[in-house]
Amino acid sequence: MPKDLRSFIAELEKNSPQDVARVTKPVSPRYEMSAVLTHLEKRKRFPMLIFENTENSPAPVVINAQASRRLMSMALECRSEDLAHAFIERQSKPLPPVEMINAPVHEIVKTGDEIDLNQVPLLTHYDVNAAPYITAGIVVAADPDSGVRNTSYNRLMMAGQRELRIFMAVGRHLWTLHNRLERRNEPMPIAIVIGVHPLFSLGAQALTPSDEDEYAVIGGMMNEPLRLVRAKTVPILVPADAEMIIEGQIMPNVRRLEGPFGEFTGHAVAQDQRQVIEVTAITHREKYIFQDIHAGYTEHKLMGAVPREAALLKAVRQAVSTVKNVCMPVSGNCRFHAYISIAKRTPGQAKNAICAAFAADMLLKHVIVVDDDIDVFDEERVLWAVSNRFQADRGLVVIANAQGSELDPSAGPGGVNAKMGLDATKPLTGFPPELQVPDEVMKRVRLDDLLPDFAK
Ligand SMILES: Cc1cc2nc3c(=O)[nH]c(=O)nc-3n(C[C@H](O)[C@H](O)[C@H](O)COP(=O)(O)O)c2cc1C
Ligand SMILES: [Mn+2]
Repeated sequence: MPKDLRSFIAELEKNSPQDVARVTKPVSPRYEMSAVLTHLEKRKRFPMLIFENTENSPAPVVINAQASRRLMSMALECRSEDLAHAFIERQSKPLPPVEMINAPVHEIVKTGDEIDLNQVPLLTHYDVNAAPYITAGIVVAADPDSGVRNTSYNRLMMAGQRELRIFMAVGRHLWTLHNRLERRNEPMPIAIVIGVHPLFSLGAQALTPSDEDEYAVIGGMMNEPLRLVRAKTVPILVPADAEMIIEGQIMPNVRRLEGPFGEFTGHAVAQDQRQVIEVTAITHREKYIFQDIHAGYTEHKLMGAVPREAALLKAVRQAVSTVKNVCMPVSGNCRFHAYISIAKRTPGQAKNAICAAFAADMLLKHVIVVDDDIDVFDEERVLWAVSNRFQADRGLVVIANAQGSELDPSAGPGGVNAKMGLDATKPLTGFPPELQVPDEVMKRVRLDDLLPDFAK
């Protein structure tokens, strides 16, 4: 069975049922699903949520398919602290896709006047959102000259039965492709993929050179070739096992209002003139599952962390070969903070790691480098290392006026912001050892013997 959203749900129900929660009562995609998720986020509970009964829609809605490192580590078949390492490993082994004639995603095909986005249960997350949005849509575009396919998540605002508006960050591959076509006044055909296995999602976000086919990267991530089928109205091959595909074209030299939209920072981005998609077909499985990613919540942050952590780990490894691990924590939206642990061998290496990190990821603002006895996933330990091992007069690096995220609410115009690196490693010699009870005694005196209730 190919890896798809359904196979992942089935696998989870079988191997880890506590990670799945089904809501059977009717819930509206307009704010109500968000309310359920908000209650859960406040309780720090992140099960994969299946809304079986979507108000006014035949399609169930899945949110949180990759809302924890645990869920993603089940998909990547690794320990949760090894996600970035496993990602690098699979990214290094791309697998070319295969083409098929028939596909589950073509069980229902709607074109022309049959197309109506109102029939799809798009969610409205926040009161400030201008309209319902597609948030789990992976946009596929083929380079018009080389044929190489690009994939990226882009928020898509519903603007009518057959119209979407898209946000493409400046300088990214999709924006660059569109820019090239727009100069020739040509539309850009695209396919929007909705409802996929978490490994598809992770592969689609891999940071790749623009001449690498991202379908092959996704195949590598899934450890099986992606099955493709010809789209109905655009010259693109699309994933056969997705739940839904929306085909269309980004119009050249057309801009209309998009936003406001509540983003990953927990703040809304303002309305602006952005690109427009004319939808030319909607295809889906007969009983399709709609997928959503709740903007600004844990899944949105964490799913973006793993591909970034992988790229960061690779880049820092080139500068400091003894790097042990990296973590982009949820507290920094999994974009703005990175914790990096290294086995320091020479006095200056923490600073080299800081330089490599900022060069690798434009969105990073704050990098903390710690020794390899600190677990980068344990934020309390990282801050403990800062409090004990960091001295601002020699460990602080500040870079003013660098490019950061346009979505950083405290950045200057265009996302220009400051970078801060903290060397929280101890000197190579002469630092007092950390306290410990003798090892031999720790092994001998056991909680399950003396306080069994506390041993679990
Ligand atoms: C849930 C989610 C939503 C995203 N939304 C957008 C978006 O609206 N616009 C955008 O440019 N990037 C967005 N991104 C980031 C891109 O998907 C990511 O940077 C991608 O790797 C860019 O690929 P590209 O350079 O190949 O175009 C989003 C990422 C995630 C995980
Ligand atoms: Mn790309």
